[in-house]
Amino acid sequence: MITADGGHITGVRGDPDHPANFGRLCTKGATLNIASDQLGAARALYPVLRTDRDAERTRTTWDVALNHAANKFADVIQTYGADAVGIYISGQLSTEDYYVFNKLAKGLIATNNIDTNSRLCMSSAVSGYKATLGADAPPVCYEDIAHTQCLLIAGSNTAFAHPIIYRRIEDARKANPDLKVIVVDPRRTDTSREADLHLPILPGTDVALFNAMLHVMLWEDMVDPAYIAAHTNGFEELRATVREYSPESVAAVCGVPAADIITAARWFGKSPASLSMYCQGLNQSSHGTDKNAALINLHLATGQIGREGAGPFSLTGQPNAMGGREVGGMANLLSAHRDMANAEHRAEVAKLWGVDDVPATPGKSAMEMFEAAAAGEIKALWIICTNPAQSLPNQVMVRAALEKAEFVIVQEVNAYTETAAYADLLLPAAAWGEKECTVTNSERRITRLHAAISAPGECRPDWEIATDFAHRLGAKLGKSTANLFPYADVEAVFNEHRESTRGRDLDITGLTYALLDEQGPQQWPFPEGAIAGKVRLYVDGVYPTEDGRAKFANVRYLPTAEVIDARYPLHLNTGRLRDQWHGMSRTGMVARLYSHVESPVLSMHGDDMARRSLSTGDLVRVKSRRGELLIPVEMSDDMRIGQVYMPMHWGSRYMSGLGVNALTMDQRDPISKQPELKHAAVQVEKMALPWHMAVMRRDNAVARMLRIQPLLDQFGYASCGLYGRQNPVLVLRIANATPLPAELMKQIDALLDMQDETSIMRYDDAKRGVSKRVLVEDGRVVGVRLTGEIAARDWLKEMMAEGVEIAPLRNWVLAPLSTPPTGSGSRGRIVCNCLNISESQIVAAIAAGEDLPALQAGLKCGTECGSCVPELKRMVLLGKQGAA
Ligand SMILES: Nc1nc2c(c(=O)[nH]1)N[C@H]1C(S)=C(S)[C@@H](COP(=O)(O)OP(=O)(O)OC[C@H]3O[C@@H](n4cnc5c(=O)[nH]c(N)nc54)[C@H](O)[C@@H]3O)O[C@H]1N2
Ligand SMILES: Nc1nc2c(c(=O)[nH]1)N[C@H]1C(S)=C(S)[C@@H](COP(=O)(O)OP(=O)(O)OC[C@H]3O[C@@H](n4cnc5c(=O)[nH]c(N)nc54)[C@H](O)[C@@H]3O)O[C@H]1N2
Ligand SMILES: [Mo]
Repeated sequence: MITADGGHITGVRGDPDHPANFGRLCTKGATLNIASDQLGAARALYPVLRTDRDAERTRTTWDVALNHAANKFADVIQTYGADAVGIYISGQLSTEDYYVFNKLAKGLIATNNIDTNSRLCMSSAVSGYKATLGADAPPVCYEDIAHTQCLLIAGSNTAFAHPIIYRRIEDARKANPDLKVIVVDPRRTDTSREADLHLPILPGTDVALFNAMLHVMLWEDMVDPAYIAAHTNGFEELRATVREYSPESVAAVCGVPAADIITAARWFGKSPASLSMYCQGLNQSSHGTDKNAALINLHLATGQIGREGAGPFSLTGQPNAMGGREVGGMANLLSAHRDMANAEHRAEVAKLWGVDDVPATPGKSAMEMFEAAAAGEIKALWIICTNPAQSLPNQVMVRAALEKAEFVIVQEVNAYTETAAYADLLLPAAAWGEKECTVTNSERRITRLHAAISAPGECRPDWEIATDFAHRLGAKLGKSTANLFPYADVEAVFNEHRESTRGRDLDITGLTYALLDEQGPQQWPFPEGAIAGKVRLYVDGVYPTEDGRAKFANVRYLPTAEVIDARYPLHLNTGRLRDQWHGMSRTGMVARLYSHVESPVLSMHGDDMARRSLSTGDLVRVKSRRGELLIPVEMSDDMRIGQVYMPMHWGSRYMSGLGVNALTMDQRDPISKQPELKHAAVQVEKMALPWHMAVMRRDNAVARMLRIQPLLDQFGYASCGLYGRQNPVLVLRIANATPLPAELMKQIDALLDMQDETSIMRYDDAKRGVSKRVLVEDGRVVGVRLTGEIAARDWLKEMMAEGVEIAPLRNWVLAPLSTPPTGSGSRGRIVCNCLNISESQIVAAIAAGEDLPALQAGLKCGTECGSCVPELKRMVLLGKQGAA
């Protein structure tokens, strides 16, 4: 729920009546208003265009922009055919936006080359559900968390990435101390630490584990023969396969004790209600479909599905990953869960749309689309609401594709993403809070969202841009579009989508905008005449397959696409942090969201570090067969030996190099085409860059950061970010092999307005290469540049953020001191972001004997969004161990 004032979103609250979150928000949700406000400087406001690659982009009108785009697209289509066009959309679009883009591609342009970032996210979940249950529909609901007796979390750091769900898991455990939680994740995470059993399997070995669990269930008679006989096919083949998967033999493959595999099987198999939750650790794999199916096999074999508290629950990542699947916005899908390969389905869609036919050849999936652009086959690319120059694997190839394509449209909220730099035409889109639409969540629940403020500048909703473009393109191609895109408003789009679902598994013909407003969010299916949606699917054991039976998938374990060897001896894993969102196009503008993890870092086991003579903070070069990256390393006992982990968030706007996806690989699952983002073979070696520089600047930090970012690649290593809360400080960290050229330092001083000699305190020691500048305004430090020696960086940063008077410290700010002379030191990492409580405050309170309730009562940490509660518990435990 949004409060707004004079065109600004001033506050965000959860809706206490929303059936999925009951008003709870995570740190990122609760700061959405700050993100919207801070985005100001980065916000795309007007269409900007360059008609020549080497020219600057300049502001233009919508009319000129869309006519130009329609001309370009018509040219490409007429010269090279419709398949020379590619449209790349996003699970963060609304269902209505998605619907119109899908129709534009398949109904007007007549290409299936439309795909979405869900290909990186949910596509193995889709194919896993279809391979076993027959349709892409999560059969469970959030309520089931409260009813389950055994929760198996596989490949998800739920505590970080799905914090609202995690709060429900915490509630369930409180209410039912017998609830068993099993976590399958190669890393130790906040989620795994709280589990009753953690299986830190070796990367990519999930299928072996699930098959071994089934082996135990068969051996110990935990399967449900009656359910198998009545509702499934294919069990005999699978039974024969899993015979080879004894826990003893699998223990070596997975790197976990056989006894733990047996325990997991018993808990899951014997519990009255077993629920599984899974996400990218299963999906982002070259065998993602198999991993999903192997887990669903366990549910089918034990009849743990279609009942309260039981079933396979694929967690969705993006706000509307489900909605996109519903409208069929992918290269191999059609509207309302129809399949492109099915001629009857194609005919149905063509009839609904009033066109002769829809194209039958499957389109190119995300990676294939970029590969085709790199090969010169796709000439025009339209990228909407996603940032492929950050988030797709094998960035070297992706960047080559963006350069090679003749015409690139980027439709964005943020004009400064990695991808926006490649746009010939940048179209400004209305954002969250500025548009009317619907979205669907993981439990099939459709919510209607309202605009709280009007969009700034000339931003327009995505569906409207697509509609406007469609009419112009139709005119150029000589096709009538009046009936194809007749939408006067967004509700008309919803109504058309609704009609397309009639008689399908996701039938929502009973829903209207008015009903969603009056009665709140609803689950599908909700056919005409229904008074409520379906809480749970397959309660009767009837599945949406030809014979009504679910199918066991006969899956075998296969290794990761890339195996380690002597040159690339380490496994690289990537994923999320608690407080950042993807490529940081929003969260990167909110200073406080850096306070949990400040800068990019590679986590590594102490033994692997010792072998390479590394200490925490050292710079390393991480190299894969596709690219390399410099990054500081950090010792972490969360990692197993031989594995390293890097957050997915830092791209080339926030660090030098191409970001984490310079390293990752585009090898993909053969069915879902989802790339293996969770694994690459890498080498890590020390990279000493002796010249250090720290630059910090207060006031308009975001605008200044945007100006500095294009320079990051000029240094051996660089990263940038923000610090503080009310008046954020821009923080720039730089290391270089040689002394930094004076020109470059001058350029930075100029970009940061640090040239006014009258307000600058300076220290220069040319012989030692030390040069320092401290800019003081109104008795406070507002700018710092330390070169050659940067010991005072942290306390100066804090001083700037808090606006402390310089007077008592004036003699010390240029000194090589790592703590201020007043001795207070730095506050350090912030654990509770909502209430700004630091690690040092919490450690002190714990040392004084406080437990979690006392911390919550005293410091109040962990009482707002709750994301830090798992960490607080861990700190209390460590405190107790330390005291004992
Ligand atoms: N804070 C935050 N929350 C988010 C997002 C965000 O950007 N930031 N993004 C949202 C989106 S779009 C998504 S898709 C979700 C993702 O949500 P999650 O999938 O829960 O998060 P990830 O961190 O990507 O990965 C989950 C875990 O998979 C583990 N893993 C790696 N390899 C394997 C393996 O072979 N097997 C198993 N079993 N596990 C493995 C990793 O160690 C990691 O801990 O998060 C959503 N929520
Ligand atoms: N190494 C590695 N890479 C990964 C992953 C991983 O775990 N590891 N995870 C993958 C996954 S699961 C995902 S989902 C992807 C996410 O990757 P992306 O899709 O690239 O993620 P975002 O940064 O959220 O990009 C969304 C963009 O849309 C813009 N935007 C926001 N709202 C609107 C709107 O209403 N209209 C328009 N037109 N634009 C808008 C935002 O400014 C932002 O730049 O990353 C994938 N990449
Ligand atoms: Mo995702």
